[in-house]
Amino acid sequence: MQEQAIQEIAAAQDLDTLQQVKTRYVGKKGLVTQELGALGKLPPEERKARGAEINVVRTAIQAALDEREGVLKREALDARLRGEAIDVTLPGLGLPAGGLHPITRVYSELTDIYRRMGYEVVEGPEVEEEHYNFEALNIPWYHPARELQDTFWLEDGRLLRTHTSNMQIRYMVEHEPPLKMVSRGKVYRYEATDATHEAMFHQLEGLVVGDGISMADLKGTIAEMARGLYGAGAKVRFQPSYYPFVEPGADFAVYWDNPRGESKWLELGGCGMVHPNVFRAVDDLREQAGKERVYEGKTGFAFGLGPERIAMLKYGIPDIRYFYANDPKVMGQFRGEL
Ligand code: FA5
Repeated sequence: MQEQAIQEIAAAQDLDTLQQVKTRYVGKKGLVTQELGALGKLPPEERKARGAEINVVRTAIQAALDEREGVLKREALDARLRGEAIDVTLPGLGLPAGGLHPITRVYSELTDIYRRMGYEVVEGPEVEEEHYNFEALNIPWYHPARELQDTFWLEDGRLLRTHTSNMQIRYMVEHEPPLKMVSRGKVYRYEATDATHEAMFHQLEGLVVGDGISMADLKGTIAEMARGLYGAGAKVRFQPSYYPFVEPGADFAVYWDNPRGESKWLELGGCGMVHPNVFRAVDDLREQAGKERVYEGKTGFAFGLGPERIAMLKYGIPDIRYFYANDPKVMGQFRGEL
């Protein structure tokens, strides 16, 4: 019986089978237990020897059971651990990383350049009063920019600003010269969109006011910005232009010297010397607010440019509408770019 039991124990491949073997031999009604129970029927002189014999068998079987149980338990545990094992060397699930929008990145570059030159960087309201967007900037009612179709009007008579030049006025009303500020933000125009025109786009406005500020300061500043953007060899070009809030006014372009061979003049924005009517309008607003008139006789320059143009060339984006279409195929390319 002992041999038979030991064989069956060794053959048991799992704990369930082993449990069955255990029940068959040493369970309450098991073969060994039955033998022990039968001792009482033996004559007393045989009982002791037979009892000792059966005990030896039982101990041997129990020891074999215990040992096999230990082995099977270890195996079961190993198998479970193998199944649950985490291979830390496997590639992860790749949670998509975010990235800064190309316009944000161009803005950071631009504002870094201007901060280095001592400018304060400010932001202003997108919903604006007509006076700050047009009149105070010497834009009379008959100017083409005032045409209804160029502007999104709100029912309360306010509008979505058409340029960041509103911040020239707001900043001067709050601050006294000398001053240097750049203002960045969204602007809106009611116009048909195409590859280079959006109804919502961004501008960076610059304003410097003091004593004896000249066109040379303006040109030097734009050239410094171009060098900051495109390196020491950057070139700038100025062409006469008309903006009611500057006199003289100009458009400026920087030479984009691209290693991919797409070098060209990039029309970036408008600029000029602040018109005396603008200083007058600011002093009027200051006076209405109980502040001193301080802009009479001052000189200054202003500029406004579109960062979308810079970003399109810099990142090879062929259509301005891609910036705001939220297409993951386009913006996904900027993941992880900070
Ligand atoms: C202005 O908005 C003036 N406020 C700029 C200025 C400021 C002149 C200070 C003088 C002194 P303009 O409308 O040209 O100017 O726009 C300036 C720049 O904004 C353009 O050169 C262009 O880069 C960008 N821009 C204009 N319209 C759009 C548009 N629909 N989509 C994308 N970018 C545009």
